[in-house]
Amino acid sequence: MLIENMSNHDLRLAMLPYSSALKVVNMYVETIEEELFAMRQSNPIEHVKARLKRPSSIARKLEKKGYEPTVDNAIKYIDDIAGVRIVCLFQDDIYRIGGVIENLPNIKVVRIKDYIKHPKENGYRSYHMHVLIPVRMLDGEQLVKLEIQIRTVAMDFWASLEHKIRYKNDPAITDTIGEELLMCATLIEKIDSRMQNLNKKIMRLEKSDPPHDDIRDYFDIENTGEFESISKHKPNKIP
Ligand code: 0O2
Repeated sequence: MLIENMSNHDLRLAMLPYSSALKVVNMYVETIEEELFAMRQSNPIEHVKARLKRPSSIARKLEKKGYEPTVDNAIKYIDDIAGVRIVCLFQDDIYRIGGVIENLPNIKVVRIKDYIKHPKENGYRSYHMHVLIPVRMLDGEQLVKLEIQIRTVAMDFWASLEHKIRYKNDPAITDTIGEELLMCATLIEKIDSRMQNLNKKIMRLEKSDPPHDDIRDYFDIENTGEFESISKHKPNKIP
């Protein structure tokens, strides 16, 4: 059935497995964040965003790929109907987090697109993982496709700006802006690696002079000796 002819109700039903997959991955990422914070006393993840692709964008992408914009084709040919974007501070963290995700027992990585080692011609840099997540629905378990994008704050900043001109069709504008964006991408790559090196130096200093560490810094625990409900802090960001 053509996506444009579907009722809102049918669209919502078709998207349900994808929104469930997003919830599952969000939960995994929260756990990873907390574990890394507990281990390293710093949270490498700046923020996480999740989104379901709009039906009109799914149809547009199918047509661009040369397929009829139907639900069946969307399920078969579109890998990023559900997407999670993890934005980190440093480039090394991208591969560390990617590695942790790869080893999660419930996620099967089917394809990796490393646009950091191999940036796109326009300068786009990001690490993409196309994965399959088992999701339990009323009629049984389904394997759902999802795309996880991992990138630094700087790469994300660049991509957001570039995204704004992606669908503009005036070459007079897009060509000049495109050239400048490409130059910015090169600068951003340099800044990313300088910040990475600075962070390594700071971490070495911290090792020789460790910061004050107290379990009460992580949890709101009054030391009454009784079990009480605790409201956990969101792990701190590196200042
Ligand atoms: P939108 O509007 O962000 O949703 P494939 O079928 O795997 O060969 P696909 O799906 O394009 O091709 O895979 P890829 O390269 O992993 O891209 C998936 C998403 O990554 C894109 O979705 C963008 O969100 C982002 N992306 C990829 N390339 C660029 C780029 O050059 N600039 C920016 N800003 N984002 C990019 P959509 O559906 O293309 O776009």
